[in-house]
Amino acid sequence: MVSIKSALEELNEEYFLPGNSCCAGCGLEIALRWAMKALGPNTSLVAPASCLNVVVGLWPKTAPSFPFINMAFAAGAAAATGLDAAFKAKGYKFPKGNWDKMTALVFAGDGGTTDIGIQGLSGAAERNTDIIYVCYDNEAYMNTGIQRSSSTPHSAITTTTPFGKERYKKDVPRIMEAHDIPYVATCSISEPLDLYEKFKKAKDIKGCRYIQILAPCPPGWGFPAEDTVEMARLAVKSGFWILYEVENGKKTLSKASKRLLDPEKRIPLMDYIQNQKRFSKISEKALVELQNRIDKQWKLIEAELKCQEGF
Ligand SMILES: Cc1ncc(C[n+]2csc(CCOP(=O)(O)OP(=O)(O)O)c2C)c(N)n1
Ligand code: SF4
Ligand SMILES: [Mg+2]
Repeated sequence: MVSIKSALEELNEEYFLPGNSCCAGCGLEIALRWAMKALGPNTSLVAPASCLNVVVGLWPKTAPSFPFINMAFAAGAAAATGLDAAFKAKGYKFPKGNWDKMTALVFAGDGGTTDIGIQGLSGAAERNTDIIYVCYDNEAYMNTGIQRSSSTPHSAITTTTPFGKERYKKDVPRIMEAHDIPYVATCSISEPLDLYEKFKKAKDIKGCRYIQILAPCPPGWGFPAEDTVEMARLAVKSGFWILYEVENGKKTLSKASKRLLDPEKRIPLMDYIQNQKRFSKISEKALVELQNRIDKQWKLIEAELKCQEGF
């Protein structure tokens, strides 16, 4: 059992160091810091084209204190697959002399996951390759100036959807569930301990693990930098972003979302979107449609949980 002392020591550890060039209030930075606290330094990170490639800075002043590889957009999962194969073939000896296993990790944006990297990701998942694939979801191609991705929500304005996106957000965690991999989870940077615990669990599981983290982006979404955590919290409280995990096919709602199975407990969607400029052109009709979509997703989860009870 982990002692409180060693858990606190682990939580105080920083692997993604200050002095990086993230924008103020960047959700990606919070996501990576907390994920790495759980995964620890014996992790090799593959970063497909994204903000992450840029914010790490230039050597020798780079922010990650762990192995970090910049990768071509579509090749995140394939590169991590290669890393894992190499670790297994060679074994890995740490500087301190402890034999252990390295974790091959992909940390990709939503563009690099839900659009451009999904083929390689699906292949790695189908083979149940021993990697952790993380999508930090800021809901657009932020690094190149806020273009829509398939993870951009309905009605959000981006530079390529100036009147609001007409399509709904692609539900990639659900697509990954359909691959029958041992672990799928959703996280939010507003729930860091939940995120930490999910990464701890994922680290100890063999096979392909997929985690999608809601990581708000102040310039991309149009809200003040100091509101990042609150924005993610409102996404959870409104039921827009549902926190759950699926272990070997069994779905469980996480603490912050569990009580929201009762629709009365969810705050109005408007409370979440009203302070984001990207939703400034949403019509009343679209707001109702978006709300209906969210309600439908909750009903689906409710049905799944009931169905599971029968097995
Ligand atoms: C094949 C290819 N096409 C386009 C680009 C340009 N590009 C670099 S980062 C990026 C945006 C990535 O978006 P996302 O994966 O959501 O990560 P974010 O920037 O939001 O962190 C784009 C389009 C590229 N590097 N390679
Ligand atoms: S554009 Fe957004 S995701 Fe990229 S570094 Fe800035 S806050 Fe972070
Ligand atoms: Mg993005």
